Amino acid sequence: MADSTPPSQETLSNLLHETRSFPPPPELAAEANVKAEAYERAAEDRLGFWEEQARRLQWEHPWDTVLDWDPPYAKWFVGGKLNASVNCVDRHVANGLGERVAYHWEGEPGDTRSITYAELKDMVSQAANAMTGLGVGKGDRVAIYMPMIPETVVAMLACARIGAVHMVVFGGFSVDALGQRLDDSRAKLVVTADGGYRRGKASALKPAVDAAVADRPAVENVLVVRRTGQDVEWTDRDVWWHDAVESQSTEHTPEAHDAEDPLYIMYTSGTTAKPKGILHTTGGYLTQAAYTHWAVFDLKAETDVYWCAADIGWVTGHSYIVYGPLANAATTVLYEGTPDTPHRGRFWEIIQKYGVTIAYMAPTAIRTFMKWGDDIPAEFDLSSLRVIGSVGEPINPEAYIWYRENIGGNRTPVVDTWWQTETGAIMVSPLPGVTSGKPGAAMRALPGIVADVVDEAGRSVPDGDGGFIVIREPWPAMLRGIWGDPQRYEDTYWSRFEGLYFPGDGAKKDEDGDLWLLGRVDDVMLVSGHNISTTEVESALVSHPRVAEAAVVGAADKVTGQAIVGFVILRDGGEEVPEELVKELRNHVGTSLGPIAKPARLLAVPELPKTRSGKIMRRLLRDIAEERAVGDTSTLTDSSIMDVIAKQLPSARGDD
Ligand code: 6R9
Repeated sequence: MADSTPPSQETLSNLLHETRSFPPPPELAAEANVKAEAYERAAEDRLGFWEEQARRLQWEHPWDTVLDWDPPYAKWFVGGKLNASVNCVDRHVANGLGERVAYHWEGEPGDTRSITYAELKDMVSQAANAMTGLGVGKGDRVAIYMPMIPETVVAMLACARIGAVHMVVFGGFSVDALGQRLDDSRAKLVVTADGGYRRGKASALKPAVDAAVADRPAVENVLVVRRTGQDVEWTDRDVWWHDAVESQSTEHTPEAHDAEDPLYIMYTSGTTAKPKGILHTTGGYLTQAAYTHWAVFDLKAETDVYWCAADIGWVTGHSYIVYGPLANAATTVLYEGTPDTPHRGRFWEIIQKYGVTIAYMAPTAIRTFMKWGDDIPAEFDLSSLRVIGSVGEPINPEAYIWYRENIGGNRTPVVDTWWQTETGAIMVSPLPGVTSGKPGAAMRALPGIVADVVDEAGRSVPDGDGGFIVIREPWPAMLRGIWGDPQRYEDTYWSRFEGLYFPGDGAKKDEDGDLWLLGRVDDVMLVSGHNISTTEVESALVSHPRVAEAAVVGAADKVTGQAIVGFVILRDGGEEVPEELVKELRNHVGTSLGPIAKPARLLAVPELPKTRSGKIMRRLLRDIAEERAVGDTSTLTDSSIMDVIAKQLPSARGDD
């Protein structure tokens, strides 16, 4: 690349300049659950603010101390006792909401079930009795390897009820991934199903469990829900759900657990090495999950129909399909299948059918819908929607605008929510009744959260500069550690900057001090001395009308240190980027971000390698760009994709 710009002093270059902004709709702002004053109130008395939020829950015994902070170890609501399942179910029934629908479940083949809070209470009580009968007690770990069916939620809540620690493993993971997590957590019980429906077919789950538990005697029982009716192998440790659970009494007297008793372990997606078992506890987690669900989505539980299209095997499913919405007595849609079965309008059909008012999904899905075309959502009535959200990755400005216009009817605020498995709940996000949202920006730390952007030395950067996002003060839903590995907890999150939590993401503050997340710092590219964020270059590529999706990586280059290699999915499905388009795209990026950000090479691919939550695994693309053997693909949603990509290369190479 012919570039003569001197190396920058910036930690992370701030290249993209976005000027669009959308104020909240006046009616929504007038009735909003959270108003602007919350920021100040929380800043004046942060602990008092969180106590106020904790009082939204039902405690059997109040806490003595709101926070015990022995960095980096926090205890919240010390001495408090509560039961998460009572908070999610029983108390709503006791408050007269037993007839309210907790879940409208929609199976992929079109079968449906609507489950009220009263029914959910009975189901959870039965499952708790059954688990106790199988010898599961407080503190024991229970693995849940399930499709998206109501029993998955019931199993989680039954664990919470008896104080067992659930560990949900995404149903798409391999035997090895499941086995590794069973070993690490030493789970005693596995809850699974014969299978689930995906892409129009029954997809088996039990065989993977059979293989994983075969040489793992620590697993005493496997509890199996019949969902698809597929044939299953059976051993004497297997138990049918309909025998063991449905025969139980619907009465179960719950015990109150300590605020700091473990609630669950969730293994991070493992884009790096060995997956980390992130530990969450009860009181602080539930407080922040409930508060953020109510605040960020402006939930009006009496009238809203809320839908989060995430998988329960992702932290988003835990906090925003199960714990947050249930703690708030919301009515939630739970969908089993994929967005293109039996047709590409399935999501919009679901919104129309249930009158969904709040929808929450990942940018990867949004970009796919963009690629499929505006005419598909246009066939459905989406006028019930009033708030739409995004999570999992930075949302490109182009995808944001498409989502706002085509799904939100140019009416609804878009909330771009930044958080992690480790943070347990949303940390940085617009508030729909307060914030004028900017396409691509997560905007501000929520009330009660103290986030900042710092440089290499941990100094706060001025507005207009880029760096590393950090969290300055403990927060209620923060991870309490890595299961079985305290040293790794300290090293991973607390060693980079003294006294600050480092999530591993790059970010910038714009001229107004609003936050933009710029992707994992491990993925940042170093080109001629400039640190360039993958997000900004990808967003620039996606803003070109011929590009549907893009991923960029820095590949070793003799001249520039690293050169940007872009992998693009073309809207017309082309298998190669024609010479003139290569030139056009490079110029397009050059015009949006400056010549330094121009990709050196552009390769057309049919798909990108992604994790279950839709995160692009750039590490694998780097392997391809640097012509190495491709590394571990076990956490990809579709591991065959790397062969498909490799086959399509080599492709166009650009020059100045
Ligand atoms: C909830 C979840 C966490 C990582 C996080 C960041 C990326 C998530 C984002 C976002 C930019 C957003 N991420 N939301 N980046 N804007 N709104 O995704 O948890 O699977 O642990 O991933 O995802 O890189 O550090 P998890």
